Amino acid sequence: MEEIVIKVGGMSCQGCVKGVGGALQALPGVADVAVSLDAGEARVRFDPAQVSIVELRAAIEDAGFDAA
Ligand code: 9UX
Repeated sequence: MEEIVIKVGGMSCQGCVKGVGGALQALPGVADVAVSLDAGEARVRFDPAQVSIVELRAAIEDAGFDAA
């Protein structure tokens, strides 16, 4: 299991936090997600054998936010 912190742009309320968290949790191989509105970031614990960082970022972008 690996953990990364992805900067997330465009979150302005707790609904956005839920949207980003739900999009990440839906991916196979994602074990745990913590999204911070204040920090503007998502901390993700994931299995790199099942999901890539590129896919994590894509899920955030597809949910309508910016991922860096
Ligand atoms: Mo809140 Mo976010 O009213 O996409 S859900 S701004």
